[in-house]
Amino acid sequence: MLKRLLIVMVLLTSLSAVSVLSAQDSVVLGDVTQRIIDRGELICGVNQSVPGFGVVNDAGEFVGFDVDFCRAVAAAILGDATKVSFRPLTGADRQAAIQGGEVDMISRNTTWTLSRDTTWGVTFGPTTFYDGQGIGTRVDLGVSTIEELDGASICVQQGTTTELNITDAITSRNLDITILTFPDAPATWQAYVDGRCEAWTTDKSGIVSLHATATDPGEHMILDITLSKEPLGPLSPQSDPQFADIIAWTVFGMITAEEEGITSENIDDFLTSDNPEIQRLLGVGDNASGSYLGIANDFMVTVIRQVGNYGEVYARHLGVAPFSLARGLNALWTDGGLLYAPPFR
Ligand SMILES: N[C@@H](CCC(=O)N[C@@H](CS)C(=O)NCC(=O)O)C(=O)O
Repeated sequence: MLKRLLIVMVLLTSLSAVSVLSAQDSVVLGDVTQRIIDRGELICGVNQSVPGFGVVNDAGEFVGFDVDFCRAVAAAILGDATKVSFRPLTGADRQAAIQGGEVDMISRNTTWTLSRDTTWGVTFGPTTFYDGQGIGTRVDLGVSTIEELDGASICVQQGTTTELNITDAITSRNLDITILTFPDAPATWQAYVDGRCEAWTTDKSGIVSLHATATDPGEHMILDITLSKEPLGPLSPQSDPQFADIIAWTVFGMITAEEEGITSENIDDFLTSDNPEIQRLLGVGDNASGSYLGIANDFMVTVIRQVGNYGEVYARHLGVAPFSLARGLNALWTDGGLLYAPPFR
C-alpha cells in the first residue's frame, strides 16, 4: 500500500515538473526579448526631469517611480535590475524612439490613448499610475477656476495629451486663454516661473512634482479641476507580444506581491509558503510562473527582491517628502483603489 502511494507521488511530482518544462519549452522568445538577452541589457525610454517619476540624481543615476518599472523588467528577463540603459525622451520624441527601435520600451508618464495605441505601433502595458490633467498657478493670482483664467496665458509641453486636452477645455468653454508651448518639462516650468504665463498645465502628478522644486512651493497651487483621464504606463513595440506579456506580468506580479504582503525585505519568508497563490506568483515548487513567459520560472522572486512590490516602489519615490502623494486611485482594489491584477494561474 505504502509502496503504491510512493509510486503515485513520484509520478505526480514528475508530471508537474514536466508541465513546468513544457510551458517554458513552448514559448518562442520575441525579437525584442531576444535582443535584450543578446545585448545583456534593456534600453528603456524615461523622463529625466520629473522628480519622483524620472530624474537624474546627483550621482548621475536615473531614479523614480517610472524608472523602477524598467529595472523590474530587466530583473525579470536578465535576473539583474541594474542591467538597464536609460534614454531620456521628451514628450514629442516618444513615438519615433519606439518605432525606430532606439528603445525597447518606454516607461515615462505616457497616457494610454486610442490613437497612440493604434498609430504608434505599440502595446500599452497595465496602467501603473492613474492620473488626471490639472492646472497649476500662483496662489497670489487669486483664481480658483479655469474660467477665471480668461484673458491669461497657459504654458504647456508639446507632443503631449496635455496640449490637446487644454485646447479642448478652452474652446469648449469659449475662453480667451493663450496657449504657449514648449519642448520639454524644464522649459515649460521655467516659462511659468519667469511669468510668461499665469498658469501651466500637465498631469497632476507632474504639477506636484515640479511645484516641489520651486524656490517657495507654497506660492503655487493646483486648481480644483481634473480636465481628463490620464492612465500612465509602460509601452513596447506591438511587433513583440511576448515581450509585452513580460512587461504586463511583471507589473501584475508587483501589484499581487503588495496584495500578498510580500516585500523586498521579507521575500525569503515566503519562499516556503504553503499558500498556493503565493507559490504560483513566486514560481516555487512545481508551479509554472515565468516559464509561461519564457523567462526564469521564479522571475517574480528576483523582481521583488531587487526592486520591490508596487507599494514599495510607490512609497520609495512618491510617498516621501516633498511629494507625499496619497495613493488615491492608485491604491489596491482591496483598499478602494483601481489596482487589480489578474491571477497568476
Ligand atoms: N501624460 C501626458 C503628458 C506627459 C508629459 O510629457 N508630461 C511632461 C510634463 S511633467 C513631462 O513629463 N515632461 C518631461 C520632460 O520633458 O522631460 C502624455 O502622455 O502626453
